[in-house]
This record gives sequence, C-alpha cells and structure tokens, in this order.
Amino acid sequence: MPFWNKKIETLPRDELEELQVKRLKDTVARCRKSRFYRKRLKDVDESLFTSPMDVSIIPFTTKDDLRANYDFGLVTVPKEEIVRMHSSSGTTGKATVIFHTRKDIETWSELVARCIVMTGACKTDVFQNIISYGMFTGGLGLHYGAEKVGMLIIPSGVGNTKRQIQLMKDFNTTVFHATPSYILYVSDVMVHEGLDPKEFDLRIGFVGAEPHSEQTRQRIEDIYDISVFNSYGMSELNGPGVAFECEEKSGMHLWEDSYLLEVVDPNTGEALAPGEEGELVVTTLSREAMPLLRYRTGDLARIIDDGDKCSCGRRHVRISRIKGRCDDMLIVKGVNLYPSQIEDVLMRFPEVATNYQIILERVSSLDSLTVRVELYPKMFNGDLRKLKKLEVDITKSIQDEIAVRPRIEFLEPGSLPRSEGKAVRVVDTRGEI
Ligand code: DLL
Repeated sequence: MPFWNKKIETLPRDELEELQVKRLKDTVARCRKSRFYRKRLKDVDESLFTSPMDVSIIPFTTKDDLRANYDFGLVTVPKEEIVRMHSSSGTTGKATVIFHTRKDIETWSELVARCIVMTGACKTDVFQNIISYGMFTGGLGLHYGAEKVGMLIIPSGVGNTKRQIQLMKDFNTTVFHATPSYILYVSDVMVHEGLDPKEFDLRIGFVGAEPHSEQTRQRIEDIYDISVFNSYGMSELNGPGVAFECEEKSGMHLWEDSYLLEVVDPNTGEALAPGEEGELVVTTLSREAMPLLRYRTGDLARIIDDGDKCSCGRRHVRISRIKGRCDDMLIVKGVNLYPSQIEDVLMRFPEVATNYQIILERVSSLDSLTVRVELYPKMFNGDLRKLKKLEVDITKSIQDEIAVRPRIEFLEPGSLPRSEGKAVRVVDTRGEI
C-alpha cells in the first residue's frame, strides 16, 4: 500500500484527536486576528478545550458571512504575506474569495499529494489535468500536488476536446483529472473519431467537483477500462484535497489533521449521530491566511461508521459520496428528491448514453417532471418495440426510486448541451411566470 506521509495518514485516533485539539486552539487564537472573527469569538475561551468536539460552542460560519466580509474581512495575516487568491465557482450572488499564504499552498499541495499517492498513482505517471485552471481550484490544486509527487504534468485545462485526445495519445497519458460529465463527453468524441477509449494508456482517473453516482463511476471505469477515484473539496476549504478515495473505494478519507468534521441536521444545525446523513460542517486546522471555523459546506453526506477500520491502514474518517448540496434538493409534487437519485437509475441502463437533463415545469398548476435521456445510436435502428420497453422500464425504475412518475424523452447523443466545467442537469421553469 503506497503512502505519501505514512506517519500522519496512519496516526492512531487518540493521537489524531490530540493533534486536532492543539491545532483547533491555535486556529481559534489565529482567527481573532481577523475583523470578522474578533467579534464572533468574544465569548469563547479556547484554552478550556479538551476534545475536538468542544468546537461546537463556536457559532457556525456561512457563505453569507464570507460574502458580507468581502474582501479581506476574514484574513488573519498582513496582505504582503498573501500569495494567492481563489474564488468559489458559485454563479449566484457575490463571489466568495479565499486567500492563501505560501505555507497554505504548501500544506494544500501536501494534502493533494497524499490523495494522489493513495490511489496508486505515482511519480512515473503522466498526468493530464483536464480541468479548469485559474480562479477555480481544480486545476492549480491538483497541479501543485502532482508536481510534489513528481509526475509529468500536462496542464491541458478544459476544452478543445480533440486536442485533449491528441495529447493523451501522443504523450501516453496514464492518469487524468476531470469532472465526470466532461470525461464522459471526451469518450463520446473518441468514439465519434473512430477511437477506442480502452486503447489509450490510461490507468487511473480522478473525478470530482460535481455530484455523480456510483453507476457513473462504473460507467467511466468500463468505458476507459481504468480505475476511477472520487475527489471532494471546495474552494473555501482550499479546493480538491479535502477528501479522496483510497484503493479500497469504500468512502473518501477526509484529512482530519487539517479538517475537523461535524455532520449536522441542515435545518436545525444540531449534531447528528455517526452514520446519519446530514450537512458537512468543517473547521480548518492548518490554514494561515483565512482559517474557517465550523463552515457550513451545504453538502450532504454521511460518515462511514465502521470504527475507522479501512483496510488501507489510514485512520482518517471516511465520508460517503456527496448526495448533492442542500439547495440542490427538488420538491416535485411534494416529494423531496435529488438529481443524483435519477442519475443513479439512468446509468444502470446500458442503452443510456452519457448525458441527461431533468426538466421541471408547471402544467395546469401541477408539477411535471421530464427526464431527457440521450441513448446510444444503436437504439435508433427503427425497433420501436425495444424503445417502448426501455421507456417503460426507465419510468418504473425512476418511480420506484423517487416516488414520482417521470415522463421520459429519448434523444440522440449530442442533442443536449454540454458543459466543460460542472454539468447543469436541472432546468426548473416552475418559478417563471
Ligand atoms: O469544485 C473543488 C474541486 C475541484 C473538488 C476538483 C474536486 C475536484 P468549488 O467550485 O468551490 O470547488 O465547488 C465546491 O462542488 O461544495 C460540492 O457541492 C461540489 N463537489 C465538489 N466535489 C464533489 C464530489 C470545487 N466529489 C462544491 N462529489 C462542493 C459531489 C462535489 N460534489
């Protein structure tokens, strides 16, 4: 089993918690240097902390707090110590900006290096980073980690799909990093160009930045004949490198020496028992420029509660696949559902191609749910009985999963819009007049 930092990755729980308490105290003390936290922490005495969960006496920090304190309101260091700024990819409201010192970049790169090595990728791999560089953290985050590991990096960024494929071929790429929706699109283009995705030298893929189902992971693994690993992070917590799957693929290890995790009820903020699904709340433990205390991520997941016994030997807690953001929840005919539930069903059908869209409309004052599904070309050979049967099967499976009956619309591949970054899966016109 390869490790980047075996000592810290396998630290026994009591030592890990001891380290967390120490770092939590340091972080709270550091936070007092920021305009925002100075006021917030008036009634907190961190010297009394004896357990990591003592964090719960501190108020939550929200995205709105970050927006209200734009630009430097949460920064704890003089401006000249800041070496990098990133921004969250949110499309609504004011951008949230994050700052890093040189040491922050170093710590982040170390965390990403652990993730990369944990999947079996190594120095001799050729790594194509097929994700946006710039203010988005996906590109530079993985880049710095991969450079630490010593991989040959092709910083190809996103887009220009034919060129991506050419680079993969010419330079024998063995590992890629991409959003799951974009790497599926790349495989469509390969097939369109008469190429077999299995015949490249690829062996490992890192996918993340958007919700995707287990079925989608398997789809990518089958199409490329590679091993695919889920990667979770967000700009406010550095970016990628917060949690990542190891070779066991039974949840993502969240690096607890740098992130203190709580799972709370998204409505009440109350702590949930281990194993219950709720909103992830994270405190950074090793950030200098802009530490965050009890940050409400808005992401829904659960802790995998099997006594932190991952057979890879790492003791850092594992979280489940992210179901979606709390605000991704759709209420259709009074039923709560997440787009990822529909994706999970669709990807079980081998006839279904790589793209789909969920349309919500109001028809005669009632909610109507349509799932537009691209099928592989072989399904359009005039056999209408086969298409009808598939429609019935998909409708029933989705209804069984979400308790709402959808209307299914079949489309040829390439009909639906493609995004090179995070996929936009839902079109909801119900609020429009
Ligand atoms: O998406 C950081 C990242 C880049 C992660 C590359 C992984 C790979 P933001 O743009 O700030 O940062 O978006 C963060 O994306 O709160 C989740 O809702 C979602 N997200 C990220 N990773 C996953 C994942 C980057 N593996 C937001 N599964 C987060 C599901 C994910 N959702």
